[in-house]
This record gives sequence, C-alpha cells and structure tokens, in this order.
Amino acid sequence: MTPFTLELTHTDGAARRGRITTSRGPIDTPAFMPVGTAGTVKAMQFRDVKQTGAQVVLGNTYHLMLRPTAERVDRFGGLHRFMGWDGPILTDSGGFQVMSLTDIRKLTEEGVEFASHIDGSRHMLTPERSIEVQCLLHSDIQMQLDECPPFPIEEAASRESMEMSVRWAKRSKAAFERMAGGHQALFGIVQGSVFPDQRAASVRALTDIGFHGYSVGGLAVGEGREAMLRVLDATCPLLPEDKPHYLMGVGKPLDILGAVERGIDMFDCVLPTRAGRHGQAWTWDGPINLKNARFADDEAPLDATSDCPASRDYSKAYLHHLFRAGEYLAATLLTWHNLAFYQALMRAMRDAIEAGAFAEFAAAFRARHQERAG
Ligand code: PRF
Repeated sequence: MTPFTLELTHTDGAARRGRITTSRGPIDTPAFMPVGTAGTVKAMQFRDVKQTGAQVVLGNTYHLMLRPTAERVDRFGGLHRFMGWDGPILTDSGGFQVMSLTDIRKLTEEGVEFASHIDGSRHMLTPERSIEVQCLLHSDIQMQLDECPPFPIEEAASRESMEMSVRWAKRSKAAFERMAGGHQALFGIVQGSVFPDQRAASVRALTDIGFHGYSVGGLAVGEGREAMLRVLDATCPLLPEDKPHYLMGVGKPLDILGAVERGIDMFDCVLPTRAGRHGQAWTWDGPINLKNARFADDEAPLDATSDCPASRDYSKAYLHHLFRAGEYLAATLLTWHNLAFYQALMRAMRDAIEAGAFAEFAAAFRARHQERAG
C-alpha cells in the first residue's frame, strides 16, 4: 500500500502548498478536516461532505471506544466501511476529549482513568490503548496520547505536563510500531503552553523520536489569537520542513489564515459544523446569524457564485424560516454551506500560495472579512 508522504510544491514566505499522499487518497494542503466525532459529520451525508471538496475527515478515539466500541467498528471492517467514507481518516487520541467531556477522571503517568459521559462506566486510556483503539478503527493518521493543559498554567506545571506528553509520545510510537500497518501514520503533539522554550524543547524531543507529522496542541484554549500566533512564530520554524504541520482544533477563518501564513498545513475545528446547527453561516464577509429577523424577507442565497447547493439554491429567507420552525433541514443546509465555505477558503489560500500572492490574498481577506458582523 502507498506509504504516507508529503510533497511540498510551492512556498510563499512561510506559507506552504503541498500534497499528502495516503493509501486512501491525496490531501491537498493547507487542508481543513471536517470533524466527524462519533462516526458522522453531524447532520451531513458523506456524499455531500465530499462534494464540498473535503479530502479527509476526523474521528474521535474517545467517543468511538465508548460507543459503538472500537472492537465493533473493527468487526465491520473499520471506520471507513462502517460510516461510508472511503477517503483518509485522522483520529484524535482521546485525552483532550476526556478532559473536556468528563467530570470524573484521574490522570497519572500510566494514562487517564475516566468515567464515560454516556453511562458512567469506568475506562482507562493509556498511550498504548489509544493506539490500539485507533488501529481497530483503521485510522490512517493517528495521534499520540497527550495532555492538553488548561490556560493559563504556571510555567513549572506546564513543563511537567509537556514532559509527560513527551514520555507518552515515546510509548505511543513504540505501540504504533508493534500494531500499525506500513501505510498508516502517527503524529507527535507539541505542547508547552505559551512558553517558547518549552515549545522548542517539546519539538526537539518529538523529532528525536521521529513521527510522520507534527501537531501543535494546547492552543485555542483561551489564550487569544495574538498569543496563539506568537506561539506559532516560535514553534513552526523548528518543525521538520518535510513533514505535515497540524494545528489542532483551530479555528475561525482569520485564525487559519494567520496559521497558514506561519507554515501550518492541516486544521480541524467544530466551528463550521457546530455553528451551522445553531444558525450561524460563515461567509467571505464574516459570520451572520440566519435566525435574525432581518433575513425574513431576504431573497438572496448565501453565495450565488458557489457550486454548493446549500449556498446557492436556497434564499436566506427560506433558511431563516427553517430555523424559526425548528426544521431538521436547517442544520443540514447551514452545515453544508459552512463546510463548503471552509473548503473554498482553503482552496483560495492554496491558489494564492501557488501564485506567490499569499500576502495580497491575506490583506484582501482581512479587509473584507468582518468577524463581528451581524
Ligand atoms: N491535543 C489533542 N487534541 C486536541 C488538542 C490538543 O492539545 C486541541 C487543542 N486545541 C484540540 N484537540 N490530542
């Protein structure tokens, strides 16, 4: 089977245009990965997710190990076959979801013990078990188990946490080498909060272990955009040039723009899907809320120039009505639109890098895109 590789085709400043090859197909970068937490991109069919241009989707170790269980997914031939998506799947390792979704948990050197948010049952997630689950899911791109510390955090506590994530990285790699196939990939996760020397130490330790790609974790946890971009300024230049750089859980269009500018290749975020279910549409001009009364008589579609049916074929008045009436289709159409917009944005960034015009693109986008618009 095709091994996991990255070919960089263009650079423009620190921004990178490339193509990741996986045994399940290519991923053009910079790439946005829709979040399919529990074996579904909520409210969507995968046929339509693919239509937006998405080439890879994300799945979650935490949710799937609890329900329907990784062993059951494996008996169905893996997550691709179970949910009907034949492209690459990236899975998160579970630690981040344990910390954000469970009230009862105990973190030790061994791993994290937690009570399920579904039925309270007890589970232990170790670096080894996380890799085992990700292998049972047949994940193409796996993440090491890490700890994403809260923000703010004391410098000394952050260092301890980062160093434990490095030890978990080593155990994850050893488990991956025992259990995974040659076509699968494992990413290390850089931690170290907002401390540049800790970020640098984390990168050094992870590159010594050696991974197929490098994730930047521990950001978008309340530090704010400027602090996040400063961490990327200090971190991205240290990452191996020939491997993908993935910024986990980010973000708004302007976050993604700033991160691409600094050399990030991959993103995931619940924003387009979650916001879509709540009536928020993201557009070139910024976000708008379709529940707002000012759209009740608006005959224009969200984007007449889009090739996405949800963006092009329905008036804002109709979408407003669907939300007001509590119709299921409302969530589907706005999620679809938001995912199509995110993919169009990534395509525009890739085109700008290819043309050597990323700075001009970024300036024009920043001038037009009003994040706090109605
Ligand atoms: N670690 C993991 N998953 C994540 C994060 C992290 O730090 C974040 C941080 N924004 C999102 N998802 N494993």
